[in-house]
Amino acid sequence: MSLITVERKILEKNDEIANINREKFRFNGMFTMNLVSSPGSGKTSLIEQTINVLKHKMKIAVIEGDVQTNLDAQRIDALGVPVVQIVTNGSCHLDAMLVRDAYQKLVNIDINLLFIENVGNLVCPAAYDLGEDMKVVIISTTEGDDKPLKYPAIFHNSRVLLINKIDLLPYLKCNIDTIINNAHSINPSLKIFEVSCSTREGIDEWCNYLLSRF
Ligand SMILES: Nc1nc2c(ncn2[C@@H]2O[C@H](COP(=O)(O)OP(=O)(O)OP(=O)(O)O)[C@@H](O)[C@H]2O)c(=O)[nH]1
Ligand SMILES: [Mg+2]
Repeated sequence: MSLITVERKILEKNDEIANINREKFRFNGMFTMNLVSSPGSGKTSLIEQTINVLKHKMKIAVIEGDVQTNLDAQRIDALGVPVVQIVTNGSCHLDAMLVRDAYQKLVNIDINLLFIENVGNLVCPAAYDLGEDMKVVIISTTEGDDKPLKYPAIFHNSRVLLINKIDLLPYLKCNIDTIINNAHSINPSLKIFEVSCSTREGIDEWCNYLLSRF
């Protein structure tokens, strides 16, 4: 019983700070996305591909979240884009306080589009508002078409689903229509893109969708 109370208090405090983050991000003219997926589904690859297409059209910045290392931040830095790495030291998700503190390092930079790459995990990030305008969930074809049914919260709470690694479909027992039907059974308004960060298939459609948000 007391555990439930503690958890509720943590989430209430998180939501309070998330709302302050969101006001600050919007006041500063930013559109903010919280990218969530299992480890290795292609969050950083998607950010890299998006930067390659959009970097001359808008000012992009990235907050990276990982349990350990700044490897993902190094990949973004190599593209000349401002990036801050959060190392959670074991925690399986980002929270609004961590994002608030990370954003302090970007506050003097002109940004239109802020990506927040969450820690690789389909469960815990679903419960934590970071102050984003939308959550984007990624699954890759190697994970199996049942994942929306097994991890419904993040599919319910996201506005967009990217199905990544479609280049691997010929080698897998994965049915894209099943992923889409399962995802829409959880969240009928989920906008879905099929992409490959390796071949770039579908990346322009995704980037055009992002451009249409401005
Ligand atoms: N075949 C194929 N491989 C991909 C694709 N996208 C990403 N990868 C590979 O998948 C691996 C993981 O990609 P990342 O972008 O690092 O994934 P991530 O979700 O950021 O991983 P974490 O941050 O560790 O959770 C890398 O070896 C990528 O090259 C794709 O569309 N097709
Ligand atoms: Mg990554």
